[in-house]
Amino acid sequence: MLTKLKRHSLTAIVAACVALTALPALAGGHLVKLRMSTPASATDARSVALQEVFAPAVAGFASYEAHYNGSLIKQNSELEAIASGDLEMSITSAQELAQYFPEFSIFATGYVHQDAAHQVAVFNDDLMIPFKKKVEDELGVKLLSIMYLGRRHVNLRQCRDEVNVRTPDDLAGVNLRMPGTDAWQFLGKALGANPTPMAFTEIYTALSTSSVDGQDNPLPTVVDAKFYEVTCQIALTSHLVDLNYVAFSKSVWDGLSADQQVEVQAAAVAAAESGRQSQLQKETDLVSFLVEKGMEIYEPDLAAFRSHVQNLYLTTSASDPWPEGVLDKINALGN
Ligand code: KDO
Repeated sequence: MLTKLKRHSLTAIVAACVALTALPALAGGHLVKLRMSTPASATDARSVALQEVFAPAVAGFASYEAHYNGSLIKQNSELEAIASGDLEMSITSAQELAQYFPEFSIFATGYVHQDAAHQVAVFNDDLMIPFKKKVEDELGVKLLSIMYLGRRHVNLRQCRDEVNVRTPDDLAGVNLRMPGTDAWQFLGKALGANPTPMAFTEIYTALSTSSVDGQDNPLPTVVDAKFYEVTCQIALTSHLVDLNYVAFSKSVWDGLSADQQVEVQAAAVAAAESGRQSQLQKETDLVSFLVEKGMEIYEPDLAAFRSHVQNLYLTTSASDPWPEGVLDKINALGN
């Protein structure tokens, strides 16, 4: 006769087995593991979009496991981790891809993309086909969709009475943190500043200890990372309408069924669009929030910044890797 305790245990075991068999029928009986690593926080609009839109959409056959703040793979090492099978997804950038394929620097060039819609038009245009194919064939990474990171502005710890940013000349000698790749460092120089390479997760401390004078992330990031606590001004340079790509392991992709590939692709596009709308709304709403926090926010001489930045790209070897005609195609897709 089963004792009461044993009966309870048996009931629990049976219930667990029923629950397990209720899991969607999967080839091989397992969920595809999708580890995603990003230097961004869990509350960043792109992180939230992947967690709330992408993850549920693929939950029938894949388990999405997000790792934030560079906690699993440090910033700028994600592509290598995907290529080596240690990661399945990341929120990568043209600047990171340009380390492997220099031609990607065209998408990381100051004052090229005009707005979020322009980014989407470029990413979906046939001009991207050779770029995407090269990343798949040579790195084993599939670029599924384009995410809107936002308009990057110069954000300084000094107030305007100490550093008033009207033209690039006013950034001479300013120690501006930029991400570590060459494309980012070049952009920092094009702004007129002294760029300092540094990981995203180190910025707050570096600003609070005055070991850098500033950084250049979009307003939503200034709020999400609380940079407003350790800075005083934002010169609205809009020097880069910045983007990321949802990067996906090609070998995992190849192991999916055709239906699953369609679902993953659609989920990545839907998540990117959700994050884009959220980020655009934040960019509109957060100026007043930052002013209330005491930030000095103003528009510098944009014509001076635009010409200084574009001039440095076009008069140096920075534009050499750009495939013939691509810049004209990108410009033609703008408004
Ligand atoms: C940064 O390090 O400033 C940057 O904005 C670069 C982007 O490409 C992206 O890596 C971003 O950080 C992270 O997603 C954190 O927001």
